[in-house]
Amino acid sequence: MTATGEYLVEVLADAGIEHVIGVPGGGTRMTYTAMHGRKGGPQPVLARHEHGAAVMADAYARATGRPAVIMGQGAFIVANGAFGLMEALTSSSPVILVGDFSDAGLTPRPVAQSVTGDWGSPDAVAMLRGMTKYTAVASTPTEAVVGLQLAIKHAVSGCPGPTALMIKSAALSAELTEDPGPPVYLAGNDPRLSLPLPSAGQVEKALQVLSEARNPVIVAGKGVHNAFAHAELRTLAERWGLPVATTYKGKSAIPETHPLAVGMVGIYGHPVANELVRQADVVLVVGSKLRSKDTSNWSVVHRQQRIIQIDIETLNTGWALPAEVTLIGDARTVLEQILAGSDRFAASSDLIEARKARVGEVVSADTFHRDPALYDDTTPVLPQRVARVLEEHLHPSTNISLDAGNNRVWMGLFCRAQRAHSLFAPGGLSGMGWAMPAALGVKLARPDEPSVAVTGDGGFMMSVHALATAADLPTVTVVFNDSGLGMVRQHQGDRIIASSFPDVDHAAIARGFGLAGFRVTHGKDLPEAIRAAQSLGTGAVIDVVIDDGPSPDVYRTQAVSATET
Ligand SMILES: Cc1ncc(C[n+]2csc(CCOP(=O)(O)OP(=O)(O)O)c2C)c(N)n1
Repeated sequence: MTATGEYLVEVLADAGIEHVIGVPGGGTRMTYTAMHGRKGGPQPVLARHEHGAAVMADAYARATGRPAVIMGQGAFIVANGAFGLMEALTSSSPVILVGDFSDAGLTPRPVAQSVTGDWGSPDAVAMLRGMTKYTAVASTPTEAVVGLQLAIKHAVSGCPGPTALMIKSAALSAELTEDPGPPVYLAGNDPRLSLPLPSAGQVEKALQVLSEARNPVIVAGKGVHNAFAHAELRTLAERWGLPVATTYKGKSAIPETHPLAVGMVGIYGHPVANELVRQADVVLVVGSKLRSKDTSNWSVVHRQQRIIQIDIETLNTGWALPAEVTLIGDARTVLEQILAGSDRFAASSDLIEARKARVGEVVSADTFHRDPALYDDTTPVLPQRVARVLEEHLHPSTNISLDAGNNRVWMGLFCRAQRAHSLFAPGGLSGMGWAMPAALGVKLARPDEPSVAVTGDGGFMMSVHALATAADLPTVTVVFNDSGLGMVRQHQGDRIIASSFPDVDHAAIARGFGLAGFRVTHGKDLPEAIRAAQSLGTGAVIDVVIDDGPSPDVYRTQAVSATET
């Protein structure tokens, strides 16, 4: 006989899950206890808020391709984790929630913390079904074991996404007395079982269309990150001489220093990228839904173009624009298939060299990245200058997590990713308070590389709890401090309301957490603060008092809607 909690930990260990992030409570206590003193298998990570746990797990999955579990008392992991789950759902990131109903002994007349949906209690399952790919309910130990296996499999299979398992108290406190039946996957095997792949005929069609193109381009989305297809993307671009633009979430699909990298498309995209993509006759879309934001209302990628779309999810293809060729499959493998056929189809080396030369000319003629404001040291500090100084002075191996608001627009525009897969952006929902816990999740995934969060002061305050975890997972947070909800305030024109607040010294807050704190009021001091913060190896906050005058809206290509930012 095995206690259910212990069996659940075995299931996680068999699936190779390394971390259980959360806040213990309710019936999940027993599952936490089962990890105590355990050699190998999942290790608990104490988040200080379930909000942070869910974001950490999302970011960990983005950085590794593997899921983490978030676990805690049902009412709270569901309510507070919702923020992270919704971003994970809209960004196709695998996160597995395990929670309990806290319904011990009183099903039809629930106690305060039960979330069974019976009269008098909130309905956690209804909430979860609205923000996961799959939610299972377990009333018995066997259902808990099988439900967890399914939650793991479904989170990582096909188009990844969040899943959940809610367990009745009676099941959590019982012993597993029966054989739970055949497992969903074999221990030690990849729970994804297999990945979809397009037929050889579809790949041939794509190659045919590419070979007929006069000025083809690639638009790379987050699917490149999900599939870890960075090397294949770059090789294909070089093989055919294709400029590579990325979406916001796809930023760093290719290092933005690469000669064929032309920047980001979309409403807050780079003019060169938007123009090159707009003019293209064939667009190879790799792992992007082509949302309105990313295409400036389908004016950058548009109906007059021939579109080849690679996506793991059939529902995503043709969702925004009709594709001439759809290749349903894992982006890395599909790109490999295209590469394998490229010798028979690719243009002459002269044409490829000419394409590369044209991209080089267009990019070097562009003055966007030579804007004097990027190099102007002032007090208060220009926000675009902050982004550029971060590009130039962060350690080259740094991973950067972004937040919401103006700060993320400045970063998207002016802090070019130096390495592939080094930029993590919450572009699904774009919620404030994502960057700081995300940087913790990235640090968990890549302990040997520096992890930096960039946030506004509004976003900082929503995730200040992350600083408590930064003592164990040292990260640096850079705050664009404009004493207000900058993006909102700028959109209010001369009727500013409910968007300004008193100045806060975020560096002093950091020191209260035992971290290092630097307050920067003049641009010239920022490089040294960055160097000092990164060399410490402990967590740190750099509070940069910025000029709230400049608005990134001057770079906005086309309005999508005033509320969609
Ligand atoms: C959790 C959350 N609440 C509200 C919003 C709507 N919103 C978008 S930007 C913004 C202001 C962000 O302020 P701050 O974090 O200080 O960043 P700044 O724009 O000043 O760089 C708000 C309230 C949001 N994106 N996320």
